[in-house]
Amino acid sequence: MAGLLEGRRALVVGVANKRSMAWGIARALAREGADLALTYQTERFKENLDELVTELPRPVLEFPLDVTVDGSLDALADALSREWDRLDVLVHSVAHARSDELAGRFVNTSRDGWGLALDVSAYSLVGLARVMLPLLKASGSASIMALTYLGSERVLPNYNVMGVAKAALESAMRYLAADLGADGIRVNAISAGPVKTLAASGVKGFSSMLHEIEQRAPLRRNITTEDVGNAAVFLASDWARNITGQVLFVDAGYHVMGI
Ligand code: 0WE
Repeated sequence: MAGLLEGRRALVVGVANKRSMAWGIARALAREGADLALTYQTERFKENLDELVTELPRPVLEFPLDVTVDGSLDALADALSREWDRLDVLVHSVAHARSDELAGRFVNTSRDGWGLALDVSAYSLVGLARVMLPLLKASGSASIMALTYLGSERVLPNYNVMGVAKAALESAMRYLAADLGADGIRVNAISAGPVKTLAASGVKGFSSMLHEIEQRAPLRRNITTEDVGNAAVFLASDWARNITGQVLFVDAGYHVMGI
């Protein structure tokens, strides 16, 4: 059966393990026929990735990437352009803040902690778009997407500086949408409900957040990385050809509730 993304070339940044949002997206894109390139942060993560990709229907390209280093972004663009002459889909699923910034009072956010969180979690979208621009332009109809969270616009306990970083990410997404639209490049964000990923493990009160959503979300359930993958397929596809600058909520409706 022909997939929705047959022959499309996708770069997915942010796979750490099988629970990652980025892995749910990678699997869904591959299922729809896309060719994949994935990045890993360190050799430790490469071992994980090598094992994970054996589940995919087609071979994938793998590249190292540290999103905080311009030279690393440039090296990725060079390496990818040796393999592919265009890029149709770019997925950004990267975030990091120091764990001490995600507990306690927001007022105690440090300058360093702020800088790190916004560098890794928000600037990296701009940096990736910048180095991939020639390949994305060559697509003629490329789709960039980033993963965000409700904590960008509402205050959630302990999300703290990550809320600021996600607000910056969403704003950068809109500025990129305006800037890159003339090159036929769409830019959107998926605001996913919470899922127990590596980034969420060790977050105080996470399990009770999941329980709360099950009680209060319109659909009375939590979401999965597969749900996020299917939304990513839509945004990557031609069915979304006039959707850009948007935040698409994949949260069982949770964000519409007032109380
Ligand atoms: O965006 C995220 C994950 C962000 C994140 C989480 C961590 C925890 C471990 C970024 N950096 C770190 N650094 C660490 O050392 N989510 C939407 C998941 C998440 O993270 C939270 C949440 C939710 C939801 C952190 C605090 C409160 C709620």
